[in-house]
Amino acid sequence: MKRWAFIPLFMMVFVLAACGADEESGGGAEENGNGDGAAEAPSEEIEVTMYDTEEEPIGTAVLSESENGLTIALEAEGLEPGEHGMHIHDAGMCEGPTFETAGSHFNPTDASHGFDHEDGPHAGDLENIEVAEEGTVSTEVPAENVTILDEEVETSLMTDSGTSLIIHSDADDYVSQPSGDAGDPVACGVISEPQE
Ligand SMILES: [Cu+2]
Ligand SMILES: [Zn+2]
Repeated sequence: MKRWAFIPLFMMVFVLAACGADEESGGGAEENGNGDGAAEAPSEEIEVTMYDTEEEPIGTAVLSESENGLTIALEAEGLEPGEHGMHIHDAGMCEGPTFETAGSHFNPTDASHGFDHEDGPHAGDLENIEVAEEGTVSTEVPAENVTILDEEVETSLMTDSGTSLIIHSDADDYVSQPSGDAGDPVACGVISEPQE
């Protein structure tokens, strides 16, 4: 009896350890070449530096995409406490103080703005973020209508004009046109540079 119990337990520990190691090596830094022969799921990661209107860095946004979709992990400081709209815009340039160079909402499908609009949302529309009393934010939001994995589709963020991530002064109401009544841009980061 004792022998039978011992052997399966030992084997289980071994299998678990192997799984753990595998997961770590699969974690998505840059483009994963299929180097080690195994059928590894594709994943991609882009780190974006966020700048305030004076073009000083205030944090980072990491876009990571795997078979489970794309998410944006934002870590920033120096923002006004409260709710802020955040979107992907359709030009990859962040010139302060207005950030008009970042263009308008990324909208390859010719939709209307907002999750609550019947013809929405823009592919670049994102959930509002909540900034704490100290002016910091640490959050992760889904960006399920865009991709950094497949450059051939219209929802790819790798466009000729480039793309950027913008944080606004106010909350997005998810319905007002053209951009949710979210106020002026207060932070900007380039996701992809314009081509030439
Ligand atoms: Cu915006
Ligand atoms: Zn929009």
